[in-house]
Parts: sequence; structure tokens; C-alpha cells
Amino acid sequence: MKFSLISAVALLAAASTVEAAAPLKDLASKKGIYIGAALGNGNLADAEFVKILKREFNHITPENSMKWEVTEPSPATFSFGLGDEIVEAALAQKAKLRGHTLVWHSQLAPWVNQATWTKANLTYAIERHIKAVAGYYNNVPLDHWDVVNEVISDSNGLPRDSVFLKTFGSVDAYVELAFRLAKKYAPKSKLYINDYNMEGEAIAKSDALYELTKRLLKKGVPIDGVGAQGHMLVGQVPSNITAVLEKFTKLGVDVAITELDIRATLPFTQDKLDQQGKDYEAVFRACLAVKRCKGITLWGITDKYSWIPGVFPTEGAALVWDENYQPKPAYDGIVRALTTKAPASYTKPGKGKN
Ligand code: 9MR
Repeated sequence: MKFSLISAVALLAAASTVEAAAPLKDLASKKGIYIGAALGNGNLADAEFVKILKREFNHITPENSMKWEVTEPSPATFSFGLGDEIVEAALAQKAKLRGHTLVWHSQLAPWVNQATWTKANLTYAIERHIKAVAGYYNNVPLDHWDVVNEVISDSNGLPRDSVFLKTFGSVDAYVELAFRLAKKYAPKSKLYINDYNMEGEAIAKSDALYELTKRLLKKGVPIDGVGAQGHMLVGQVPSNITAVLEKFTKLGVDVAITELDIRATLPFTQDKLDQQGKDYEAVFRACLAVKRCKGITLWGITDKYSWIPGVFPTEGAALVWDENYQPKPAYDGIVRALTTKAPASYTKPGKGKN
């Protein structure tokens, strides 16, 4: 008890005392990028959360409410209520939106996994889904869509096992289909391929995503951007994110950091908080150093709500505001990146906005 009280006081003292004079979204706009946050429907009932969302962010990603299991829970039965709530919240604060996500092996409606498909039947089901969902939100319209998510596996850069891979026989085939359909039904959105653990060099997964994107672009598949999710660990942010982002943009696409959070093993110490601040700064500087890096979305706002403890029970505290909505050194790190000149080491080899 005594220990936890002391820890709490120490953590409070560690929290950032510097809130930017200007909100992050204004600082980011001046640098030519957007700053977004993922928003769960439940977050909208939390006044403190919404206050920070409105003040600091100009881009919103629905954390869960545009995923297949939500939008088409049974065949040809569509549900847009939860997605609409996020869209309304975004429009109310004049934020742009990132649709997330049309084709993903996870949070897929169970009926898609349970059926036995022929290629023709699954093609029909994918078109029905993309037509309904992307078509529906094309009226908003959404700024960006994560058309496909996490199609490369974690082992050796092999294609991710999924009902889509099994049925189509190759990752190229169903990713091409998804992008062509997304282009047809959401022509106003920039269309992204999105993945995690691909932000560093010499990672098989990053190379595989690069090669896939290159092959598909060569075939004329309408890929506008590559999303680097950015689920990272304190003290282990790859040193060469700029180079990786730059390499993708040389294929002729935009890039964005789409789901940034930087976690560590709990409890958080002052050292970890400080390091986390430097890590957030580094990721923002990496994006700023790349001309075609369009912006950064944080996968949430506060440590009060995060997917991490559910998946990594001993880890967390990955976001920029703590559980009591105190900005952490991570906030100052972002402000530093957005307001001060980058040391030379951050900018190479990008010729971006620093
Ligand atoms: O944050 C999301 C969490 O609420 C869901 O339970 C989880 C289910 O897989 O998905 C989380 O978001 C994921 C995102 O959609 C894709 N990239 C990884 C994210 C964190 O798991």
C-alpha cells in the first residue's frame, strides 16, 4: 500500500508539466502532417477523453467499429450504427477519418471463417462487403482506408494464413481484388495496405510487404499508401524508420504511421517514461523527415483504455496521457519533434519537412 502510494506520487511528478501552447494538431498542421487517434465507441462517453480528442487531434480512426465482424455480422446483413457514431464525432470536430479495415483475418465475422468457399463465392462475398461498407462511407468521405490489414505473417515474411489466403492460393490475388474493389466503391479515399513490425530494416516481414507492394503496383493495382502501424516497445524503436518509410515512398506511394503506441513492462519507472518520451519524439521525427509521410495516428489517447494489457498482461502504459489524463513525457517528446529542429541523425536520409 505504502509502496503503491509512493509510486503513484512519483508517477504524477514524472508526468509532463509542459503542455504545448498550441494543441498538437496545430503544431502538426504547421509541419504538414495530421495527428490522429483511434477512438472506441465507449470512449465517447468519457468527457475527459473527448475533451483531449477535440483539443489535440484532427484525424480519427474507429478502433473497432468498421471491422467486418461489426459491419457485416451475418451474410449480407450490414450494420453501420457504431461506425456512424465515430464518423459523427469526427465531423463534429472537423477531423478527417481513416477507415479501418476492409479485409483482415482477425475480427472477421465468424461466418466468413466457417464457410467452405470456392474462389468465385469468396470473391462475391468480398465484393458485397466492400461495396456495402466502403460504398456507404464514400459519402462522408473517408480520407484513408486500410483496405487490407496484416497480410504478412510474423514468421519469415510468409503470407499470413487466413481464409483469404487458403481460398485464393496467393496473397497477391486477394490483395489485388480488395484494392480494385476499394477503388471502385471508395474512389475518393486514399487506399492503404497496413501492417505492424515492418518499421525496421532487415526484417523479413518488412521486406515481404515491400516486395508485395512493388509487385502489385507494377500490375497497376491502385495502392496509394503503406501504413506502418507502429506498435513498439520502449527503448526498442528501430533506428532506421525514416529509411524504411523512404524506401516505400520510392515505390510511388504515401506512407503513414497508423497505430502508434510504445509499451513497456510494468511498472513504469521514471527512466522508462523519459525513454518513452524520446521514442515518441523519434517516431515523429522519422515521419517528418519523409516527404510523403502524411501523418501519425496514436492507437488511443490514455493508458486508461488500451488493448495492450488484454494481449500482453505484464505490459502497458503505451500512450501519451496516463490513466488520470496527465500528459506524460511522451507529450513533450512529440512537441519537441514538432517544434524544434531535428538533430542530423534523425533526418537522414529523408528530405522531408524538418
Ligand atoms: O485496439 C483493438 C482492440 O480493441 C481489439 O480488441 C483488437 C482485436 O484484434 O484490435 C485492436 O486493434 C488492432 C488493430 O485493429 C489492428 N492492428 C493491431 C491493433 C492492436 O491489436
